[in-house]
Amino acid sequence: MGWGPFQFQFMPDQASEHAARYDLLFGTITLLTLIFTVVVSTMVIFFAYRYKRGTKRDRRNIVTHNTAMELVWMGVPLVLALGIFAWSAKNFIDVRTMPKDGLEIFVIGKQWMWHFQHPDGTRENNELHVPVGRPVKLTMISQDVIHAMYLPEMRAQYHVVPGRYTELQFTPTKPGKYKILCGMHCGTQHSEMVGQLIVLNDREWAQWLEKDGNRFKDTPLNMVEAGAQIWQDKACFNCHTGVDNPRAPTLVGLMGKTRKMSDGSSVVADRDYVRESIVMPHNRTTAGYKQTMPIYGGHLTEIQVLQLAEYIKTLTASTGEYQRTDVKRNEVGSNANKSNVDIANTSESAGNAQFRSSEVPAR
Ligand code: HEC
Ligand SMILES: [Cu+2]
Repeated sequence: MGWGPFQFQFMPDQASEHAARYDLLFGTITLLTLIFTVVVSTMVIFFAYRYKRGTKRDRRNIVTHNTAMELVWMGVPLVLALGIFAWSAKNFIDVRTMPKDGLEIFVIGKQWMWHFQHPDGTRENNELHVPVGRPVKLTMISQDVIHAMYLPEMRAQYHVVPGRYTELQFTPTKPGKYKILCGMHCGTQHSEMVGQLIVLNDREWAQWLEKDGNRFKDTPLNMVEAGAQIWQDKACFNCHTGVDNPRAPTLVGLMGKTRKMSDGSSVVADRDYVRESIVMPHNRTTAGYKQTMPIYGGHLTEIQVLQLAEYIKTLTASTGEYQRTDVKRNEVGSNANKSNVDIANTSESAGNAQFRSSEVPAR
């Protein structure tokens, strides 16, 4: 098979770049553990038997100390343990380093299902389609309790927590259908929080993007378009324009910028910062401004917050663009009197009733 020496029957398929490396490390640790268990327990049993009380053995010249032996039995395990540490650390760093140009997919975990959103707006529930051979980066957040995205065949797992974004990456190497599990006991139906990861070859992927991905009647807005629509609906532009103004700081080029806070601290604006600024703006206040930003926690869903962040990334300095209605496929304004959940439903037309009815706003 060419998958390294540790492809045991009881291990899941190896379907990502990381899988063979992971199994080699796992197999080595298991083998070392077995070797030491056998050696140590054999000696314990052997000596216990040999020097059992009452047996006739030569007990003169008892050795009480042997420096060379002590050094060996401390030195050898020390070297082995440090070696395993270095090897594991290398693997860990590799697997936790996110690809720069990977396919970014947004994941919402909730009791008890997985919701996936592709950048082009395609939505999936408990099913994720990805192309083979391309790094995939998941940006994940939970809507309720702590979950864990677990992809056994990819040898990938990471926590999905409420209130904070986490990331997970993998590069599938084999087309096929694989498991999606929740790796965290998250409530009564935890064991049913399962799904399917479907890795497609290039041709199938192109077809899926063409048809299946957009199998819904209305073409869904992509992340940026959906974000633009929320920006319009919530009238963020009333305060945030192309330049800093007395009402609010500009959000142009916000991602990655170092922001000074009113308490003297500073933060680099990342996804978590943007989320906090929208959901709980009064946790921290940007230096030079008052706490006049409305609190949107409870009024926007996690997906909407992600969409806003994607839209904010695209903002440019030309203020004109701010108020222009650059949302193509929806009539902005008609949503003005509807509730947020209605807006979520109409702007994210990808139609999965289960998802809509179970979606709760971000807090
Ligand atoms: C009433 C005016 C007002 C509205 C409307 C408003 N904001 Fe703000 N916003 C502010 C002010 C003032 C600050 C700076 C003070 C603070 O950090 O709370 C701010 C800060 C922010 C920040 C952090 C910016 C930084 O430079 O650190 C983000 C992100 C943000 N707002 C996003 C939004 C989004 C998205 C909307 C629409 C959903 C919105 N705001 C609507 C007034 C507003
Ligand atoms: Cu779960």
